[in-house]
Amino acid sequence: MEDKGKRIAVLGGGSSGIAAARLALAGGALVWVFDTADAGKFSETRSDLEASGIEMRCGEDALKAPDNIDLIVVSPGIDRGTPLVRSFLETGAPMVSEIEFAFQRDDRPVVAITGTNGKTTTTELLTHFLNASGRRTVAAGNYGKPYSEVAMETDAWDVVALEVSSFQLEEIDTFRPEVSVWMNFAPDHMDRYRSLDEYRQAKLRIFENQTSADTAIVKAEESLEGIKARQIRFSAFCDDADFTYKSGKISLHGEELVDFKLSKLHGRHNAENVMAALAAVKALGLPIDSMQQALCQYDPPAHRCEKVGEIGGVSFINDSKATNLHALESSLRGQEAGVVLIAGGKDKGLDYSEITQVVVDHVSQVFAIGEIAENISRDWQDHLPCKKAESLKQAVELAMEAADADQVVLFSPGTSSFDMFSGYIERGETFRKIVSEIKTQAGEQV
Ligand code: UMA
Repeated sequence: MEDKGKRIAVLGGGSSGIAAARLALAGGALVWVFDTADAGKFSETRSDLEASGIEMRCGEDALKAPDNIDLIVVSPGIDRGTPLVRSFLETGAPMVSEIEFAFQRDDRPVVAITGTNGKTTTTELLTHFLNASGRRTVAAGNYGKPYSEVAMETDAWDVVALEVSSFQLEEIDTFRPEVSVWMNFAPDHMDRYRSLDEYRQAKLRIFENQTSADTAIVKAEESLEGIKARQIRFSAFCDDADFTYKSGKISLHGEELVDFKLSKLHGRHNAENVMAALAAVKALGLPIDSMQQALCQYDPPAHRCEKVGEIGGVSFINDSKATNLHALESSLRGQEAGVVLIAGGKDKGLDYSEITQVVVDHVSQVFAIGEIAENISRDWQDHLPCKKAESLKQAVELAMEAADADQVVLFSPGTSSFDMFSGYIERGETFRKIVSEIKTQAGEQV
């Protein structure tokens, strides 16, 4: 798309805003970046931008829109209700999200992936499978590089694997992925949306511009309205789907494709991530009957149901990335062996009683940690053995004692870590270290 002579205002000086500004500049536009944060935060960025001819206005100055703006590009982290967006909408100029802006300037096939959980692993798997199939693919969007940055790398990639958040979908217009993937849906981001339905409707826009010439890949159990694209359905929990899972094997229409158990991934929910990625490869017209090697070579991201050791037949699974109850719930549903669970962390107002039934179905004993440990014990102790541990180390030691051989000790907190750690990464690394130390003491090798 030709941007020569256009006056483009980019809202937000984070990674997506800067990438959009550079893309607009490359197209010949006159570009400004506006960010209400203090100018001090941007001293380096600002001089880089200004050296290339992009003006940046910060703090109070950001609220004054220049005259005759042709287009507003909004970063995903800034919602419509903010004074910044409101003051720019008053100009009457059209506003698009950063992914819409990039999409209009990029003509390569896009596979867009959304869902409350699992979208990053699926985006990575898809990128891995497509590269193994000889299609040069980059992970972009909510994960990886901002789409606007990729849109400038015209010769480097054949396909864009785009993780998309509800925030990025809010201000789309023509955004039409050749393949759209819907992993799952659960409550999240209630600080941004007025209702759960508003959040869901934002996500559903991933299908809005697709036609019968496109493909929608959806989890079979989800009931989604308004899809016009051809559908491919997957599930690791029911047989009524195109992609199914049985005894560790993933099949398409009953024909085995890959042995999931040979991969480094763990849990049925990860099997679904593999299915969705394979389905997307197929939707792009590529063969998927020889993906076993690529699957085995895939190294999963850390802290997402990652096996970190085995002691005396008990597997230790690090799922520190589970910072909400839906992630904990889907990890539990994904387990095929009995579970001793370590959960808890910061008390951010979550109600663990909401998932009591799933816990009862999968878990023989719980060790609760952190600020929210009392509440967890209160919610679950009438249903199954549930004890409070004073530290993560004590919880791991107690869980190991409680677990039978062939059981799994699953560390899936279900909440954030900030009461005890700097983030989920430090929390997961601590778990890994504790398991490794116990293993060394037990005289076995990790
Ligand atoms: N800002 C204002 N005024 C406001 C609010 C914000 O000026 O009223 C400014 C902030 O000062 C800041 C900028 O806007 O400088 C931030 O913009 P941004 O939050 O969109 O940040 P980016 O760095 O551009 O990151 C965004 C995504 N962030 C969010 O959606 C919150 C990144 O996803 C994404 O990787 C990146 O674009 C590249 O596309 C992160 C995320 O947390 C990982 N996403 C959420 C999630 O996964 O749950 C949706």
